[in-house]
Amino acid sequence: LGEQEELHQAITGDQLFLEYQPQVDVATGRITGIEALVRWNHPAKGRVPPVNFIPLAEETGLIVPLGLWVLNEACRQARAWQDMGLAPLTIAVNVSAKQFADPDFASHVAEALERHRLQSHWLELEVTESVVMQDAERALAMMASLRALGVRLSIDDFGSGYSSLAALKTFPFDRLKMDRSLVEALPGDKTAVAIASAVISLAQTLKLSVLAEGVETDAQMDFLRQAHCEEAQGYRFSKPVSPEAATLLLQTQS
Ligand code: G
Ligand code: G
Ligand code: MN
Ligand code: NA
Repeated sequence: LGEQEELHQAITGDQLFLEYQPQVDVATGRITGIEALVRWNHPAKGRVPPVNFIPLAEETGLIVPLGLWVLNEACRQARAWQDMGLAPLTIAVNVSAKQFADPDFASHVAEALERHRLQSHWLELEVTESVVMQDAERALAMMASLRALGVRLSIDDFGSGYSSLAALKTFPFDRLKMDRSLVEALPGDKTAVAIASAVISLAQTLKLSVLAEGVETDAQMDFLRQAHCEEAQGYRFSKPVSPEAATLLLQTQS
């Protein structure tokens, strides 16, 4: 089978699954959200990392059915956690450019929320700047439809090579996810401290909530707390884990 055919089988068959990485409140340490990350369990090759199939999915358009599967599975899991009596939390799903450009995307989101009886404010969609900048007018219209539904929108990987300030000026995001490249050198590196501090203040001024990605150390957490960064995500708390392990993390803090 060609790679594309294999990926198609993965989506229609039952080879994809999600892992989850918690997002925590910097001040209290409580889990406030969780990001869903897709994985492929290939029948012969075993685990294929997303960097090895997301680009192919994007090139071939298979990202549309793949993304729809992710969206529904994440909403199903969020509903299952609520039914278990766990404190409700935001579920974050990554969305790529071709999905965002699909005129049916907002109705797919509405259908997933309805099917799983999930209130829209518990769903957050993460997009990178490149997703909205490709066709700004169309992206603005899509964001308006999604906001009308009540879902949250975050700008992902902010401060990475692919993002600048322009997207913040034009697009109505709710939240900024500061890229882990800006977090890595904290708090020892003076330039990193200056940039991270500026990004956090910028988010506050624009009334966006701000989350630091790739947080690995206590020293980074101390810095983020002092800088009034609201949330954090990274190996310091948990790597992305199976649904079962995520359930345990959530039960432990309930
Ligand atoms: O955990 P990690 O190696 O899984 O993620 C690698 C990359 O794959 C990240 O950039 C992440 O945004 C992307 N990714 C993970 N899951 C999804 C998904 O469901 N949809 C899209 N479009 N990208 C995803
Ligand atoms: O691009 P996006 O931010 O959606 O994808 C998250 C990626 O970052 C995943 O590959 C995930 O496994 C990885 N990741 C999450 N937390 C950490 C961390 O603390 N350190 C490092 N190095 N990578 C992380
Ligand atoms: Mn993300
Ligand atoms: Na990111």
